[in-house]
Amino acid sequence: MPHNLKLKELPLEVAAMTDGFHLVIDALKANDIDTIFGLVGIPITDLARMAQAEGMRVIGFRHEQHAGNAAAIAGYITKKPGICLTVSAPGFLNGLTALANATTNCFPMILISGSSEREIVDLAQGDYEEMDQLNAAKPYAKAAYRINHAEDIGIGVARAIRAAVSGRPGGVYLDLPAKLLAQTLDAAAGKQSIVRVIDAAPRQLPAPESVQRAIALLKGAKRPLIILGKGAAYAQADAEIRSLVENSGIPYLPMSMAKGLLPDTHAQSAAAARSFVLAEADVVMLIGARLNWLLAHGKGKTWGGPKQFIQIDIAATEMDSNVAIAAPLVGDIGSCVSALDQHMQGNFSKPAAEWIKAIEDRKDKNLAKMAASLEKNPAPMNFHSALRVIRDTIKKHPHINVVNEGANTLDFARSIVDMYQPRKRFDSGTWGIMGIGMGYAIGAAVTTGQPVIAIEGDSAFGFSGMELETICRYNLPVTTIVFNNNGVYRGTDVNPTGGSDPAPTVFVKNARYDKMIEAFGGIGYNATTPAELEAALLESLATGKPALINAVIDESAGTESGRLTNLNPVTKNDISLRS
Ligand code: ADP
Ligand code: TPW
Repeated sequence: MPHNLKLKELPLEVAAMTDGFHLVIDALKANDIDTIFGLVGIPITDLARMAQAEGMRVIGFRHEQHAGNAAAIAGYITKKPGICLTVSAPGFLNGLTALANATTNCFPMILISGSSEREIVDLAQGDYEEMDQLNAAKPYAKAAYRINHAEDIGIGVARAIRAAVSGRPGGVYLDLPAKLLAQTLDAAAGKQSIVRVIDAAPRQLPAPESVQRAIALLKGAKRPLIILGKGAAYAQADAEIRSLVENSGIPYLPMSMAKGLLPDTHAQSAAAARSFVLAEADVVMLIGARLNWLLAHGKGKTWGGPKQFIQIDIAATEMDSNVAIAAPLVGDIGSCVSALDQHMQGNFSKPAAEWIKAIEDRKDKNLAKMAASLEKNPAPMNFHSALRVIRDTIKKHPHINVVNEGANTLDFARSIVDMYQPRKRFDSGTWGIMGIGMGYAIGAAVTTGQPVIAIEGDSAFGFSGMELETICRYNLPVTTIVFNNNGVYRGTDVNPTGGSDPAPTVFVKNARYDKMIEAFGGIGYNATTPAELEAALLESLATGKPALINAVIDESAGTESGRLTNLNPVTKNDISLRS
């Protein structure tokens, strides 16, 4: 249907028909999906237009990866699959990075891509944007489906939704050949074919004996510890988790995206004594957190002496993935946590006072050290003095969403900026990926309607910087703060040959990222002191308009790869290449 033809102008017999385009939209809407993040082109331009005409919110991006990241974070925030819509081959591949990232992080998302003519693709005859997208998607998605007939759209979309959100959430690919979208169907038959998914992510109760096993282990623990991961934040079982933590009296550590699930200022948070509790704890209960690289795989120096693990996860195959799990609890977090909490009432004794006191002492010592660093006002700013301003702002406005990526910018912000509400912090996640910044910021702003502060390393920002135009076009309340230290990690490297090419880690010196947003009508600020940064941040939050603050950071501040320096392979022949 040409986009400029209104439905009511159509002759009666045409109005009694529907088509692939409309069935896709009807199927999404029937499942309360109201937003599409995407980028148009053959064959899905009219799908985007019609979705908007049918009352869906359609957010058009400048690059599919960022549309995909927006969809993924929307899925994480809402527990409904976020939708990303792309064209075939290259558009699909651009979106695939985001789909793979969503799957890795356990975020529910559906990548819907138009695709070329099957006959031509399968014979490799060279179609416009030809690619066997379904097979390309499979290794990176939780599930991948193609719909060939209009009458299957209802069931195809239902299948994609259930695959994305049930069990361990993840990314699903849905392939829509161009021909499918143009297929027509009797409107009544079309309506009947739409499926509303009932109980898309059913509760999964833990077995009573696994609850008993976990309780027995907790009762025998001398130095117990809880680790909350982003699975716990995703589960939206906030009250149940709080109740378990408080009734048990067990100290806890939040993983980065679980910050704020309980306020970071909670008395039982052991975040400021992280190294100490990981090394010293004897029984560790993981709630929606994997023992991957972010937790040193559960072994080695980080973990000190012998441990026993309790793990709560919806994916049975996660158990024993890195070390033996003494008490696996397979089920949804809400159900597992509630089952454990029932045993906390009455006969459960809280952890020994010596353990709690040892943690308190360590926390006090570390917090005093951190306070001293935060109080300093070096010129130019360093990561600490700039982050102090953001920390104070979030404390006053805890509803603000925080997006965070970079190396040093990520590591320092994670430990300095306290969070007070659940699902407000979105960062580089399981892969440590750069490029999620503007996509996550847009997804969070559109989904929550609340302001976003994106704390971005200058390198990290560059991956998605063009989406500033998208932010301005939709007038989203996003304040991007670029921690500008002139390069990747630092800005001080020089070309060791003395040649005119710059070192591979550095950027144009003293770049003014604030000028970029001005090109699109947003507000740019250049901040060289904490006072300037604070004034700019408060003004931008008060106006609620798109803004970018170029925060000038000492180019020699920061370390190689942030706190991951040790992951860089080093050869014995290394001549000193690093400044
Ligand atoms: P973090 O990076 O914060 O440590 P991970 O992404 O490693 O967190 O772990 C999240 C875990 O949570 C995954 O193993 C996933 O299977 C699990 N998970 C996600 N949602 C639920 C849920 N509703 N119930 C139980 N487990 C869940
Ligand atoms: C998709 C490798 C990790 S961190 C980083 C890169 C390029 C940028 C660090 O510099 P930045 O931050 O952002 O200026 P800061 O605070 O240290 O100054 N490509 C992808 N993902 C990753 N992780 C990289 C490259 C990397």
